[in-house]
Amino acid sequence: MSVLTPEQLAIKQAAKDFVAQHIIPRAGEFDRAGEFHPYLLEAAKASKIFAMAVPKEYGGLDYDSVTQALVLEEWGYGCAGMGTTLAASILSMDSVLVAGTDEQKRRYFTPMLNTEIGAFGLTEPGAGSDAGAGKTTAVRDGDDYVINGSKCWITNGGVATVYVIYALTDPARGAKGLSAFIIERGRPGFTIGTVDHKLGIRSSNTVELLLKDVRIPAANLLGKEGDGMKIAMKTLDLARPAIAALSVGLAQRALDECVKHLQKRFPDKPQPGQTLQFKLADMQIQVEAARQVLHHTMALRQAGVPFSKESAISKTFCSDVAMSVSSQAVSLMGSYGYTSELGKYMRDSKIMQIYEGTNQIQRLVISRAVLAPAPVAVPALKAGE
Ligand code: COS
Repeated sequence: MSVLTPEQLAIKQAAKDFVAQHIIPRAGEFDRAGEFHPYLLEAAKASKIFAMAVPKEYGGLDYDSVTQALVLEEWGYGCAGMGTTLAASILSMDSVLVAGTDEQKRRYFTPMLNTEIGAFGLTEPGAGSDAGAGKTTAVRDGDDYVINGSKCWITNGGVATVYVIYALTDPARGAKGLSAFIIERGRPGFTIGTVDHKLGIRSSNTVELLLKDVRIPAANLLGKEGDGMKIAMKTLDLARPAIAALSVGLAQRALDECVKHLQKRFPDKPQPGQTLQFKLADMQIQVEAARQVLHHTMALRQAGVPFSKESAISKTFCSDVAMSVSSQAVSLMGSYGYTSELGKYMRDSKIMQIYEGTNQIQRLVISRAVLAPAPVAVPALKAGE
């Protein structure tokens, strides 16, 4: 029984089919190689994979938020590394959705509709959790800005064609002097630095970006000078549930593979003992609860009501569930879980608790909302209601 609409179920099924055909069969190979492979984007061309997050007026499909979560969950189910590649591209688009002009949106979303990918550059060596503490600068020079600095741990950084990069236009004002810019790949002075080798999500590309006197047109500024921190925070509100969705998919996959393994290993024992039954039931309860928290957040986002707290809750809860369920799955499979490809789910889960704001930062956001809740606007009843 499902409360999803027939259209949502059809989209979910199409995403499942794509993942079964293109992602699951290659996930182990790309994970072992430990690097991004362009196969994913080639495969995604026909399905215009990013169109779901692009508004209709720019040629996209503009799926509602719950539907986007359904698709993201399937990507996470297939491979959290490849899912990360896709979700990080949508993360970069979110900044343009939040603050872009009509012309900027058209310019940024067109490559996405051709299955090129984007990257979001906020983090710096000294500015991770403290997002406003960056050192990268953007100095106005006539009709241009000149950008200098570096960014680290940037997903898709080495393979994107368009980037949203955050830089200080007024360093003296700290976070209030932060601004957001679109930067196209290939601008002189914009180079790729160290490539990171990771514990999990190994088929995604994570790099350092180096910017030395990179000149971009002033028209590439998103919003106004000094709007950067607010744009980044609104972007992350939109994007954190995507990590929640990847996490739900990842957790469900770990559980499903664990069940398959147990059934194969003990073929003459179709019903495991009650201890194991209860364990599997608890794992499914966790996954299902995480899915519902995510869908609730997406329903709020779709309704256009404030959802920062719920965005942080869903990211935290779902990623903690992915870590817990995948780790329990490895334990239940014993040495087989530890030595086979199935250990990948546990390795992939760890980053879900770290990127797009660590779960400690999410708890800070949540506790701030708990300590100073926003007033709830209750619509007045009309006569007769
Ligand atoms: N929507 C819109 N604006 C927001 C906002 C939101 N959800 N959250 C904060 N802001 C605004 C604030 O209103 C404030 O603006 P004013 O100074 O004009 O009031 C500004 O942004 C700074 O907010 P705040 O004062 O809360 O910033 P802090 O430095 O205290 O902390 C945290 C902000 C820690 C929450 C932020 O730095 C953060 O999210 N860090 C994690 C960064 C992250 O997720 N990095 C991952 C990168 S992608 S892998």
